[in-house]
Amino acid sequence: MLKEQESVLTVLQQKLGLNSETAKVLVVGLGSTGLSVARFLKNIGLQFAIVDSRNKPPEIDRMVEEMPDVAVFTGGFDQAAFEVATHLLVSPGVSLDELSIQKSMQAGCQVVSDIDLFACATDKPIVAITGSNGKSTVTTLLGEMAKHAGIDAAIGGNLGVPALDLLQQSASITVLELSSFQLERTSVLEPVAATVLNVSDDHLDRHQSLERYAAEKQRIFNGQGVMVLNRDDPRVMVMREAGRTVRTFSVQQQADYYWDQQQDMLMAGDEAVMPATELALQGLHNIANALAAIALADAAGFKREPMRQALRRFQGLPHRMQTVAEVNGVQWINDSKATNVGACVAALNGFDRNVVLIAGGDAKGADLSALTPAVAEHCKAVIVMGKDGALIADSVTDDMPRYTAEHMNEAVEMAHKVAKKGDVVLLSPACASLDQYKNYRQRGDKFTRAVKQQVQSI
Ligand code: UMA
Ligand code: ADP
Repeated sequence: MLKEQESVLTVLQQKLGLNSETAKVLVVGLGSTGLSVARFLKNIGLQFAIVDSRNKPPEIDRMVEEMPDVAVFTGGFDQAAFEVATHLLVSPGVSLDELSIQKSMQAGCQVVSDIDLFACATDKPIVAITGSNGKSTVTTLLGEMAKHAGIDAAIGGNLGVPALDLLQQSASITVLELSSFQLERTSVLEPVAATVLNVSDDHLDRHQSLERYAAEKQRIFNGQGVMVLNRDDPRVMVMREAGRTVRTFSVQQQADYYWDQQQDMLMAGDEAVMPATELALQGLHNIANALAAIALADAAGFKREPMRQALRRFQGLPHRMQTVAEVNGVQWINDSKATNVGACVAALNGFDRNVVLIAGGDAKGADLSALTPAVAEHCKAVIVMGKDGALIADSVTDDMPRYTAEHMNEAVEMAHKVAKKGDVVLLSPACASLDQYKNYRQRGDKFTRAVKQQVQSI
């Protein structure tokens, strides 16, 4: 997929002012993004150095092994390195509000992202997906649809493989999951089709307000590609731009792609695509995800039958509404990827059984009040844990039984005592995991292990 080196250098110069003779790029962050950027810059022949505030960044060993001659400054943001840079390539985990970055920007240094570099390096179409929830599900679905259609698609971005590492696959189309952090610093991406699936409170510790967070997400619609918009989300619908091709999707009303509830049919205009009951994914939010995926796949020119095959087979990713045990009539569900309030509310609204909810962690500055009605309607008890567990406990109605657990084993033991035949125990934290765990996967794995131990002892 990589264009000829010369033409990539020309585009980098034209679009990002990256002149191969004069540009000095400072890569900020040596995680998976930083390493992928270093590989790309080395390959293309641009001068660069790396800084990371950590003493031992995650990819330092691989960096030293693959590129021993590149300068890497660790254990802080080396001011001298910032002062000589013409461009900053800032990893998504690093805030642009960092003092060194702000100073450099004020001195005229340009901030670019790995996604910008990717956009300059490919001449193949890009489909881009963002939203507070459902990004990974829709991105993976698109990948499955492409597979069934025999199209070689590269899938990655915020999910899985960093964008620049996808170039090695020489695929004919790329499907990118993009976070608000990535979009915030991206200016030259022009996807052939893009979506903002939904916008609800998330990452407000970084973006300060919901308005700013939504504005960062809106940047995915740069260019003239097809805009796929969620008709049920007013924060998304206001992103509609005059003169653009817009396709809407909805589970509540008629739209270009919608769920006909009476017929239980997924519709594309007048065309009945497939009954919703045939979807392997469960829950109303996944009907919305399926419709968004069909709309994007149509915009990318995929055929209908392979789309149906993918939708019938794809059962979802781990840690998203995953049943891990069903014992004595109690269903135990791992939804550890519910790292914000919107995902937890979507999970709760999918149940007509009593739920014992395990929630808490780092709420990232979110307004938790949206949990109150959903918990009141669906839960019989709430078990809270982690940094903002007390805030979750405060957000539920006074009559809701609530317990505090120090760790996952204790939370599962408590849930086991409270849950009765016919109930669901749901880990859907509404919070990030980083206060207690390495990531949401580790949190989900701990839950699954604790549940298996608990049910074995019955
Ligand atoms: N960090 C420092 N000092 C530094 C650089 C980073 O302390 O100098 C910290 C950051 O604050 C952050 C962590 O290191 O806590 C990782 O940051 P990073 O930018 O180095 O992360 P990468 O390893 O490059 O991974 C990033 C995405 N991570 C984040 O946005 C935090 C990955 O998404 C993504 O898969 C990867 O790029 C490839 O594109 C992860 C994620 O959690 C899955 N994303 C968030 C989400 O989905 O909610 C946005
Ligand atoms: P993301 O990549 O945006 O985090 P995922 O597909 O990984 O999205 O799902 C994350 C969480 O959000 C899971 O708990 C999942 O059940 C929930 N979820 C998925 N799609 C939606 C949606 N359309 N609306 C609300 N919640 C959703």
